[in-house]
Amino acid sequence: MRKSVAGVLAGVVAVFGYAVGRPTFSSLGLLPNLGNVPGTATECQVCHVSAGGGGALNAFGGTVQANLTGGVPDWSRIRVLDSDGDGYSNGQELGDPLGYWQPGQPNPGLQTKITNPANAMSKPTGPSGVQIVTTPTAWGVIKALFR
Ligand SMILES: [Ca+2]
Repeated sequence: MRKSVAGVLAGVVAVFGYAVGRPTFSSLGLLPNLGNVPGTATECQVCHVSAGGGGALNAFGGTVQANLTGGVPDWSRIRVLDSDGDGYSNGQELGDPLGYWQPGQPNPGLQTKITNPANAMSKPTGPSGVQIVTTPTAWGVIKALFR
């Protein structure tokens, strides 16, 4: 009987811990490329210091929290900011500098070109703008490279 009480208590603690660890809002799916950010063990760690989410926020997480609309991250405001101060906007780092991406759409940009918007040492490399071409102007950008 003692073991079953201990089992119930463990279950309650596990469920409670899970509930406490859950974000008050979930940015998953509301921001692009969270699963492709280098230097993060989980999507949660794009915003949080801890890989498990919850607790302290990093620079990008602070930007997200400061730019909620109705409790939902406002990508149109977040993308133009540079959370880590590396000279590249959050949109450039997460593959959507021009704000064409909408929640529910496939991730924009090239996954291999995504950089960490919370780490100033992680920034886009290569020919400027090539990685971010996701618009109808893509052909114009490509032609401009060969003029
Ligand atoms: Ca940046």
